[in-house]
Amino acid sequence: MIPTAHVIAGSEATGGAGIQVDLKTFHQRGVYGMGTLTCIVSFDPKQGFNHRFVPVDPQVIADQIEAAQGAFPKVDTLKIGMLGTPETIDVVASALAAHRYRSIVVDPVLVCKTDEASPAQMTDRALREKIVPQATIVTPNLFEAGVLAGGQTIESVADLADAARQIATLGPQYVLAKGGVELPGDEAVDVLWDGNDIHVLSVPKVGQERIHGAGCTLAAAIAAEVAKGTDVLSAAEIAKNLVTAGIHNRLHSAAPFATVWQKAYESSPHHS
Ligand code: PXL
Repeated sequence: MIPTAHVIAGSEATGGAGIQVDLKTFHQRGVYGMGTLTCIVSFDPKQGFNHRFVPVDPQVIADQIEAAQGAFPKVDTLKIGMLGTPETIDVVASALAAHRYRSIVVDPVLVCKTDEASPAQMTDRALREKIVPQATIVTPNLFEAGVLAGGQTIESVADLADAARQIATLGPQYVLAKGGVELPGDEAVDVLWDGNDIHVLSVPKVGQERIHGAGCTLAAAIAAEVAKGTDVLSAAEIAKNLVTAGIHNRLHSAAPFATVWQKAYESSPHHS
């Protein structure tokens, strides 16, 4: 049987982030994908990344989750992306209480780009209390790690590791805190806390730019690998390599965002 993954996340029409990139990543990694839509984020083409945010009705979210659950009651992995409102978080928390998921990958999306105002920023408390504790692995970026760790400022790899340990006290088994391009130095460093040890995942920085959808793609690739039975550390390493390949493409070919991941898929070994 082909492994299965269900993603609960928002729509981003360009296919560079959100549920679109999640489902493509599942498919590329050889996993059957299901998707529950939580919200629609639409960018104003005339204003770059300024966006509009429309949440889906909570009952409709609950119905989608039940439909997916009915189709595959023993889904291998649940991935949670942008939830966006406290009401949506309540619906998803109820689903987590009602069903047993083998593994849960939580990308705690608080902002689309680090410096951008987003309604999802209001959800940090609910995420922290109701969703993060249920996670097999949670994948905050530097900003989100600081917020989830209780308002810490993160300026070094040591700070990032401290934040990861702190977030683990909320309950998740693994915490992948991503420094990415945000920390100084020539390496893009992320740290994985596995409950006992910190593993440092480091690759040479490809550039200084923040790449739209990198976090969604990384968490989706982890979800797909875990669905196939890959251990979490190896899944994180495979996912980081895939995302790094995508970023290389973006910076060396000036590819539009949506094609970054398409090119990464082309250049990565299929289903391996
Ligand atoms: O990259 C974070 C993200 C997640 N989910 C949706 C988004 C974005 C960023 O734009 O639109 C739906």
